[in-house]
Amino acid sequence: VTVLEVPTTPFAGQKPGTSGLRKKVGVFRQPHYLENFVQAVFDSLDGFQGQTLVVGGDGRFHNREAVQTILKMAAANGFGRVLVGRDGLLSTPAASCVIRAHKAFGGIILSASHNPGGPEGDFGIKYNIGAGGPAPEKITDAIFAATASLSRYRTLENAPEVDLGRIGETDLGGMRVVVIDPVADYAALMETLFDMEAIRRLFRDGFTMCFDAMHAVTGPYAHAILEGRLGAPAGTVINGTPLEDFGGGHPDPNLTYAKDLADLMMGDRAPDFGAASDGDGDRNMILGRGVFVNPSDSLAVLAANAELIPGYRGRMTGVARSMPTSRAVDRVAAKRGWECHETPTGWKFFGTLLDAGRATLCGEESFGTGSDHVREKDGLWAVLAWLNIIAARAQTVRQILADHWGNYGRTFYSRHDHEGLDAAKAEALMADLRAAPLLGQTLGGRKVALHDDFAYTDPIDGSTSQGQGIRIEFEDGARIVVRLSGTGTEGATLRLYLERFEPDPAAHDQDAQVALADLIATIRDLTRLKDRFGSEDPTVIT
Ligand code: VG1
Ligand code: CO
Repeated sequence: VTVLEVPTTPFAGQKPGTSGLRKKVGVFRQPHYLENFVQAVFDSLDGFQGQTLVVGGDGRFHNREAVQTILKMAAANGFGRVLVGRDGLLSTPAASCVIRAHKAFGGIILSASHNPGGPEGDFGIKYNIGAGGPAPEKITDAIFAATASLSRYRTLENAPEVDLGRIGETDLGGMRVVVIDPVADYAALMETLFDMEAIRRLFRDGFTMCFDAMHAVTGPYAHAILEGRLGAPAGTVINGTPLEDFGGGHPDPNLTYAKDLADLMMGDRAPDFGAASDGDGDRNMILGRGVFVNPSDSLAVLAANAELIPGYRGRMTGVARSMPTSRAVDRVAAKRGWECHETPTGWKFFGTLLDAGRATLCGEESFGTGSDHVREKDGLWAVLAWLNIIAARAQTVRQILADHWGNYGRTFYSRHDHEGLDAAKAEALMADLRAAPLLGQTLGGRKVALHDDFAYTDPIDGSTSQGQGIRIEFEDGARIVVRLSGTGTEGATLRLYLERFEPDPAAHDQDAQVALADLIATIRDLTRLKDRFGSEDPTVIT
């Protein structure tokens, strides 16, 4: 086996988005495409000679080939050891956990998260740093710059394929490859955080649950933890076998793409609790019998009840949320005297706050919640946190929500996604909205108190990020946020985020779409959605 320097030329557009580089599988299968990006990652890093790299993915189509490619390149570039999940699998939070538990130099995660998989679907890759979290913009910018001037990549000549199916160690061109159980470290970490005995008792007493793994990576984790360690009856986990094309589905845990679960939870045969996770296991959707928990509310409820969870008792210092996430959690932080941080969209912006102990819990409106236990959002963690709280409070999801709103008021919130739009037209909409002289104007009966494009300065390292989404805030506290998705691979996705606070408990039982109807009408008019795109109906409503 010898190291080979393969001449190559740059590909345009290898720019990491909100969460790594995501493209159609066909793009990734072009000769040298993946190799170029991986070499650009290695070229932007310093000091990894002899160190450990963690590699794994969500199991989607092309995962196995990509893992083999990366193993050879890691060896040729001088890593000392690679830890890889069996069958090339690692959920995103588990990868973060493994990086931290084994003090690795960093990790490469193969996933396009909630985007569909298969030969016609999406593929993705991202680099995570030694703290376990997604690379900050400084590194992703360096990677992108490196992709633009690349002239060679390093790999091994005549190296055998590594058998990923069996746990154990092998040598690959002088580098050790360790195939690990993808669940073990993660499950052990969960045991340290939650009152497992109380959750076990809940199931023993007949509590029922349905967890939809959507044929994605959380299947093995959910089987092992929910049905294994916690004793939930077999069948609690559905769609629990990871498939390369996610069974043809769209592994996005929301009311549209996890419709079967949503229908089950709204019907008369609903179990007590329902949850789903996404392709790579970092998202979660939480449902009770007959009730959907908006992710922004979920974050607020977890924060308000964190003291009931052993891993967080007495050590809550602060919370953080992405800018478009509702301000429900801010009200909890204010009452408790915790710090509360507002960051741009994407988990990479939480890393410095978590490292510095300035935030304990954090979350995003996009079904993402997590804490300082790892440096990624964590779907199953959120499910276990809810189970712990349900067990400790001996209440249903519906009661917990109603109590929360009673104590803190309700922040009505909804996100409308308009997918598959013409990219140029979507950019024009953003430019027009940015330039519109809205400040001081009255829109739909509300006076505009703030209109800007969100910019962020990291309080820990001082790094800055601009253009993170247009905010329109009204004098009465209502708010509209508009941004374009940075994770799609086709056309543009426009996201409209709507929010209004309601202190009056008598008004808490309304449907969010009804409670927000005037704000929805305001933003549709203002952006002339129908004129621009022929329709103003969203693809997905959360
Ligand atoms: C979306 C979400 C964002 C999330 C990101 C990655 O980004 O809005 O909150 O962090 O996906 O999630 P965007 O740019 O499309 O709005 V995942 O589960 O793809 O790693
Ligand atoms: Co994800």
